[in-house]
Amino acid sequence: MSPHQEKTPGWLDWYDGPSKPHFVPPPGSVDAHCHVFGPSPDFPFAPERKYTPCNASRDQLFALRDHLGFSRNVIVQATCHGADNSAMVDACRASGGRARGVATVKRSVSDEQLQALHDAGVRGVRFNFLKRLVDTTPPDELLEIAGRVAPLGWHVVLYFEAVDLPELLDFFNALPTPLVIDHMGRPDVTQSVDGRAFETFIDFVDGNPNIWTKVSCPERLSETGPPALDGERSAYRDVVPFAKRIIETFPDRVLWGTDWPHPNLKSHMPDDGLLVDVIPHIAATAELQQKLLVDNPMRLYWPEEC
Ligand code: 0GY
Repeated sequence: MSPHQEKTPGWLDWYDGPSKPHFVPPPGSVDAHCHVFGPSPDFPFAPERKYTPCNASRDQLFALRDHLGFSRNVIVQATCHGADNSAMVDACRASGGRARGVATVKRSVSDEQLQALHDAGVRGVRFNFLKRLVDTTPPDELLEIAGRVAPLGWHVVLYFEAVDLPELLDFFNALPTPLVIDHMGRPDVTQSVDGRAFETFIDFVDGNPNIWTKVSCPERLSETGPPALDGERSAYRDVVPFAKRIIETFPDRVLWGTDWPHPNLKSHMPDDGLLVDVIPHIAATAELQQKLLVDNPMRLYWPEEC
């Protein structure tokens, strides 16, 4: 990747002017998966990055939070910033306690650096297994990092493809922290929700009470896509049965996030208002919505307020 900070060709910028969702999130709702990109040059992108995004600043994220009717954010370190967590930490610090962070760290991180991340609001590290996003980190290095962050009460966020889950299972089960899985473990939604691949995922979560799932990214997983521009707001319908099954099976261990500013989407950029309107289709009752959007993320990221 060149050191120049020009956007990757064909990069889709985030959707400016999202619609107001029809669904009103319960008070105190948390967007538990979102990112900041730069802004560059204040926060340059990492030399080892696999893509160069558009800028997406903390203030733009906070404006989206308010527009969508949310109260808090969990800001996940994006791979374009490598292990330089400055932009994410800056956003957490500027949030007035309304954002927590998930960092990327290397084995060389010092205890003082980990404590400084904690003081800024970081509560987890992310291990990424998508080859298009990162170079591989050896499992022993990841295990060592997990062992270092466990005493801080942090968790590990896992991002992997569904097809890779069987060979990663033993490693995941050896991790000493709670685990949070990004984007439902990226199921192939053209397959049956009762099929073998998704069953493997459900069994994995069922087998460990310390595993949480983000029912996020319908726009990334969907084959049917967003609705046509005809006023219809029921979007990404093929993903709904997968998210619904997870929420109804593990109602106390699910989180929801926008994934704004939606890195690496190729076909379309979602209207974040439409994404919020998927929520009542996957969490059909007020009780499930309260757990998904408020109680669960507060327990994981702001336990001192619960
Ligand atoms: C996501 C998904 C993606 C990218 C990243 O850190 C990242 O670069 O997470 C992706 O390309 O699937 O969660 O934002």
